[in-house]
Amino acid sequence: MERVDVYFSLGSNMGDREAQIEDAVSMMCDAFNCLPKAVSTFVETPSWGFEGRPFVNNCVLFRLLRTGTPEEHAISILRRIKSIESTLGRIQDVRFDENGKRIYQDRPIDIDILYYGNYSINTPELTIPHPLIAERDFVLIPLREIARRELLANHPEIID
Ligand code: PH2
Ligand code: MG
Ligand code: MG
Repeated sequence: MERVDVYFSLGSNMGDREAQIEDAVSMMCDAFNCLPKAVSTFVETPSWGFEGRPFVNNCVLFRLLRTGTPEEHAISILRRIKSIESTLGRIQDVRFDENGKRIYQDRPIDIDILYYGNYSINTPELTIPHPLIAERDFVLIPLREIARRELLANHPEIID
């Protein structure tokens, strides 16, 4: 069976931000039934894309056994991280402005899938690689700490 390196970005800007990220990582361990291969340090950054409180962010890497097609597996991972977000008090209301641009809100926890191996996934619910990685220092800085050589070889934009 194929093992896939799945990179996640975590962030919080409400409550005890570090504790919520740590709780989320430990709930991901339970959900995936394995320990992370790598966990970056925390970075604190101003809120990007909206006027909100400062965030704490990090990145984690899990090496997961693929079940089903890459798309099915990635969507099942997405459902599990959304359920962890809800357990940690995230209200799942995605809002858009009149131009169709996402309106961001303060949140106790956000867990995003950045990469699923070297696969591209495009469904209405999920786009992988995450389309905004290269624009976001709060993703790039912790991601560089944990990125494996293979990821950097396929995605030089992480280093540039
Ligand atoms: N997440 C967002 C929007 N803006 N800014 C920072 N610093 N960190 C985030 O995690 C973040 C953000 C949408 O998910
Ligand atoms: Mg996000
Ligand atoms: Mg998200």
